[in-house]
Amino acid sequence: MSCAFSLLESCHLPCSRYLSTTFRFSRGFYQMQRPIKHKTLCLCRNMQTFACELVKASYVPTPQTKPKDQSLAKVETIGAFQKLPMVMPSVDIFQSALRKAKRVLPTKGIANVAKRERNRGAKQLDALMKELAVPLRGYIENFPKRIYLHPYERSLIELTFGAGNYEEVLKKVDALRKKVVSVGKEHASLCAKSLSKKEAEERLTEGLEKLQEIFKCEGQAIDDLLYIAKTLRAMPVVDLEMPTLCLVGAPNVGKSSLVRLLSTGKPEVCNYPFTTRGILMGHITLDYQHFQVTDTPGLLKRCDEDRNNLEKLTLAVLSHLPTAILYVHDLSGQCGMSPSDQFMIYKEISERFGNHLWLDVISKCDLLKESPVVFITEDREVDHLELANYQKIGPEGALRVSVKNEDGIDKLKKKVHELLMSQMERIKSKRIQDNIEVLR
Ligand SMILES: Nc1nc2c(ncn2[C@@H]2O[C@H](COP(=O)(O)OP(=O)(O)OP(=O)(O)O)[C@@H](O)[C@H]2O)c(=O)[nH]1
Ligand SMILES: [Mg+2]
Repeated sequence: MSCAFSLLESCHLPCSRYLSTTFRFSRGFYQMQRPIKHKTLCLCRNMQTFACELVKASYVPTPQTKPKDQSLAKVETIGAFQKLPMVMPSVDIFQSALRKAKRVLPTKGIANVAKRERNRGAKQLDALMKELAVPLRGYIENFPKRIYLHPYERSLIELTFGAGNYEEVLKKVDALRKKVVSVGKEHASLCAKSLSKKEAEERLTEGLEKLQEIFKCEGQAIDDLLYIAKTLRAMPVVDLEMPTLCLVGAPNVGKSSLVRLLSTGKPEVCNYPFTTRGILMGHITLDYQHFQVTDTPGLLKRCDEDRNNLEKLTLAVLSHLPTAILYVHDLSGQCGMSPSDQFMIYKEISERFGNHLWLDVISKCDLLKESPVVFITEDREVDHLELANYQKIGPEGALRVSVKNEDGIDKLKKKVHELLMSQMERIKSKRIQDNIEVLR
């Protein structure tokens, strides 16, 4: 099954599609709360309904046992997003809590009407306070702290919601919980001191209204947390034990077309850059063995500070996941980026991530046969030998393929299989190495 998520980010490209679907991080987290028409995010919304278990038919999460000293917890696995608690909309939390609180009866055997009424009022306010505070405490305890997450998941949080916004939302939820507890206690105590039935009733109404007002004003933090949970839960899960192939290259060079051909993944293919706006997983089964394939957003020729969040996401995958790389080059000119610019990006990436298993592919070779494109801006008298060779034949040993007429595809599949088998060996030897270290 393939599953995509979209980064809500602005790309500075003159494409009308971006104008309708992009969101600027710089304008803050709340910008994301606008209605989002992106279909992958609609999927995220739906997923919350069935992707998570209900704990005893309640949204109140059960506290999970955590290591006492969390600093000792070793972060090695991915999958924390799938364990996030179910978050209930703030309105529903309040309505459900209020219903339960109103069912609370006064202690039996109090004959005096005023005493019975103040007992009922205090108990109902206390119950409402607890019904509101308990789920919030559950969220605070069960949403993982970013430092205990795998670095890849940490990057996803930062790139999706903006630096610090995840923590900020959790902090607001905790502040709301504290306020509910203190206001609830205060009003319960006032109610318990009432001198008459009428006063007790008034104090009860006052307390209920006050708690409702607090929830109305500050409940947005819970709804933001709900949005975070849905978005994170819908992100594709990467199995670190399974060999993975990651397709990398400039925008529009044909990465997604190759993912569709090689795997079960069905990313969108269009003739404009940044069609792929998130990480998309596909699977390959070869000789009864399963492998993962990730499609990534394209990389532009620029320094890291200027990169958009889509490019940063690709770099996060390469930095934190032990994937093999299938680097795609388009020398035909159809992608819109000159071979020399692609060469610069390629050099940078291969220097940075040269420790990954690697395969170079020249895409769209059907176009190369017909009409090699010469870029006007391209320096024809290139004295840089490596670049000159790259412009003509691409990197040494690169495979030439065409998705259109399937030229070179069988050979590519064979090479991909070999690459993934080598990666499997790497994973196994790393596992053995880790076990030896544990035994020492
Ligand atoms: N002629 C020809 N066109 C191709 C081939 N492979 C891909 N294309 C076209 O190239 C364009 C871009 O393909 P994609 O697969 O979306 O490229 P991408 O690298 O995933 O693009 P981004 O996601 O935007 O970075 C589409 O119009 C494809 O139809 C090929 O082998 N031959
Ligand atoms: Mg793509």
